Amino acid sequence: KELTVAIVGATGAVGTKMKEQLIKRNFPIKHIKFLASARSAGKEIEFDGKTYTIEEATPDAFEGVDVALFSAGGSVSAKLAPEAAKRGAVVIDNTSHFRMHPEVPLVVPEVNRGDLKEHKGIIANPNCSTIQMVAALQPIREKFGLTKVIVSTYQAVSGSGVSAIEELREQSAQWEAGKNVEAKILPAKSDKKHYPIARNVIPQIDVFTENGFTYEEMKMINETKKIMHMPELAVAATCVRVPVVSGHSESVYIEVENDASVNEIFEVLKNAPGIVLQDDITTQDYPMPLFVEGEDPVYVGRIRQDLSNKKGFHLWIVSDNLLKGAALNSIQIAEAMLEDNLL
Ligand code: A2P
Ligand code: 11C
Repeated sequence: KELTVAIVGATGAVGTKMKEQLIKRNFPIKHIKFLASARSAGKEIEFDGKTYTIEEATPDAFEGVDVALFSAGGSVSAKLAPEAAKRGAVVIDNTSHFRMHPEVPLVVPEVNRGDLKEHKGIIANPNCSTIQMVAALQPIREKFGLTKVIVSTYQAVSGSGVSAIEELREQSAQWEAGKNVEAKILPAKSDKKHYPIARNVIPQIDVFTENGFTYEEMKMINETKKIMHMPELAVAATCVRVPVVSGHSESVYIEVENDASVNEIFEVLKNAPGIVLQDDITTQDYPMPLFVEGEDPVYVGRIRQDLSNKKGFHLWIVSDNLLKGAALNSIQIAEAMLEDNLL
């Protein structure tokens, strides 16, 4: 079966990776459309050796579309995802807009593929930092149970889009040239103050919520519980932006329900789908964002048993935030739906 696919936000950081993943994974495409803002409409875009013209994303652009992959920001999804669904497309939305809606499945196929069959036209792709964490924790949870998760993240600027990558590059050049470093976007474009990311780390991703956690932190907390079907799970997050272009890293402390050892966790992760265990301190082997850029899996290393709680374990989880964290997971959702006759 071949499908008509639309990418909404085709010129963006994630949209560009969606194009690459569709080709790399040989997704069965009958026809493809590239949608973006009116600013890009009429411009040319390359796909699989051919040139296409970008169209403005409007409700009618979704006529005849089977699968619409959205990554153009929450307000675009809010407005156009229901329009696309109304016209018969299945929407796979990479923004946070519909994620916590009770009728919208929030899916990492390795964790909760079964939720896809409940869809009503829109499926949400989780936040990048959530996806890589739950992909690594699910196999551990299946074997040993899971009661608590405390995560601190080290997130790449590409999570904030093409303009944030450009900002890091410009600030690095400004510093190199001995000029004043200008900050315009990070930590959050809509917030009052901006801080340089070059030569810095910023303990704020997205704006603050009323409880003192940021939206990014609340996404990790709420989305983890929803994807894993564990409303009772204790989760806390501190999300930090670092001057890395691609690849989110996470220091994760977990507590399991049943007795476990580091070796048993190694065994579980070695056999888990989409996970690469990279953990050999004798050869200083552990995952780092520079080396996972462009790679599909979620990498896990530095696994240690806590020194005061034998049910506590520390892990270091790294993945390319634009791939498993965004574009790849979206395409894997589409593939799973095709296989399960949901498309
Ligand atoms: P455009 O290039 O026309 O602005 P990123 O997350 O990397 O910043 O990319 C955002 C993506 O969302 C881009 O493809 C951008 O297109 C697209 N986009 C932004 N605003 C709109 C809009 N109002 N309608 C459709 N697409 C939009
Ligand atoms: C970041 N995780 O790294 C964010 C980007 O909810 O899809 C993804 C925001 C989202 O800035």
